[in-house]
Amino acid sequence: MRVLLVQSPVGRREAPIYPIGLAYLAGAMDMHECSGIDLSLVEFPGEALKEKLTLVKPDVVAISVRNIDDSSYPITHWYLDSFGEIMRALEKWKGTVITGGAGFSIYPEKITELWPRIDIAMVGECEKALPEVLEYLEGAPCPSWLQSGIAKPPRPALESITLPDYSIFPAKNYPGKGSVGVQSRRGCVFNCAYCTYKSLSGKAFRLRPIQHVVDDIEEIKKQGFDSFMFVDSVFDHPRDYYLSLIEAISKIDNVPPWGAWLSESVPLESLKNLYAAGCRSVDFSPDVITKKGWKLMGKGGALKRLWPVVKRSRETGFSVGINFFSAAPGENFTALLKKFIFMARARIFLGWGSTFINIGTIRLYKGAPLAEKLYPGQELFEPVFYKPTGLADLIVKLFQLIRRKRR
Ligand code: B12
Ligand code: SF4
Repeated sequence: MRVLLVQSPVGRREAPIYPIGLAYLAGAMDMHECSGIDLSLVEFPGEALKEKLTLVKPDVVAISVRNIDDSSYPITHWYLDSFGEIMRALEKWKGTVITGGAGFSIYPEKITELWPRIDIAMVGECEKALPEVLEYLEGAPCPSWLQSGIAKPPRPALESITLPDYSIFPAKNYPGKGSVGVQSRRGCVFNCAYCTYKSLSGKAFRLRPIQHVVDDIEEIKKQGFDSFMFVDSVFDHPRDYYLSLIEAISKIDNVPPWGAWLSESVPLESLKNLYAAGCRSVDFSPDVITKKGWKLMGKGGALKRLWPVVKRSRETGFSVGINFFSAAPGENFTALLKKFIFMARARIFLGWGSTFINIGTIRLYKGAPLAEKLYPGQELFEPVFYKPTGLADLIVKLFQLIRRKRR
């Protein structure tokens, strides 16, 4: 079968992010003829898609919807407007339209209701499932999970996943630090109250064999990417896997610089090995700054580790990102001020140009524990934020405005 893999457009100018979801799917479809188009890179996505359809003549168009909105407060960008544009471009086309992707998987019912042009809607990880759907379209029996409405196939075992095929979307189109992702695990054992990760990828860590990750990095090098980032939930858990993985990466010749998300509980003594393995930037998401907030957010580890780990990371040579939320359960105006003070302290004492603090606002998603608690049973498709109130709200709006202007 001829399959056109399409990355959904973003509808504005943005730093390009490599469509690794589609590269994983392409790697799993060696029985089919795959080509690709990343509509986030073009100015007129509808036109570009129509041209590609004429050129490739696919039987199936498989669209990846990574984001539905940018979860930014107070101004939110709605990525689905440009998705609507490509749905219109497909109206008269006769083939099968399949959709999936991380953002799509949070709201599959709503998106298929809005765009009935979608023939098959698939939720979650599809390296095994998409080839099965293609076989079904070729006449094989219908898989049980495809028989009613939205397809929710079982998650594949990570050992069985083949190497992503990066040739479909050439590296040269994705300049910029960490534009391509490498994945070494899926799922997360932690319980952060706002997070969708568990509903997307499961409650336990599933680990990719270390040799597969090493092969993936070798392939990324071969394709010409000059840096990458791990897209995993938390890179330093489970501990044994983390330590073995960095040891294996440190043996790769000329590994490009890379980045990863760490927890505050990362062993300090492991940071020098992490650096030796080529890691150059690390991100932390403490989200909150008070003990009460930490507990109510369901965070693992301990808040008191935050400053020592950030300090040691900077001393080791990493550039460090720290992410907070402007408001959180149990946190008030004073907590917001503490976050700004943390920001000033970190930037002044640990390096202005290498310490980055982001203060975002929680976008509540269906399936996240906090959303279920505050808005039980509600879709929250149109963005609803856990936002600060009164003066704190004004300060956050002003802060975001300044950041926007500077960008
Ligand atoms: C890593 C990551 C990033 C990295 C990406 C780095 C990189 N170089 O790749 C960074 C930090 C840059 C980032 C940025 C953003 N991100 Co982000 N990101 C993620 C994260 C944690 C993992 C994504 C990933 O790479 N997964 C690994 C690949 C292999 O999996 P996958 O893409 O999901 O693909 C699989 C399936 O989805 C499916 N699939 C994919 N496509 C298709 C297509 C078809 C047809 C089918 C059948 C199946 C299918 O099969 C694939 C293989 O299993 C997800 C959360 C998550 N758990 O998924 C959030 C997530 C996608 N991000 C999200 C958001 C909001 C953003 C930002 C808008 C944040 C911001 N305000 O800037 C930006 C948008 C950038 C952009 N244009 O995409 C949200 C999207 C929800 C929403 N509101 O739409 C998510 C879901 C997190 C969340 N809050 O829940 N992100
Ligand atoms: S925010 Fe990160 S650590 Fe917390 S549950 Fe989600 S993926 Fe896990």
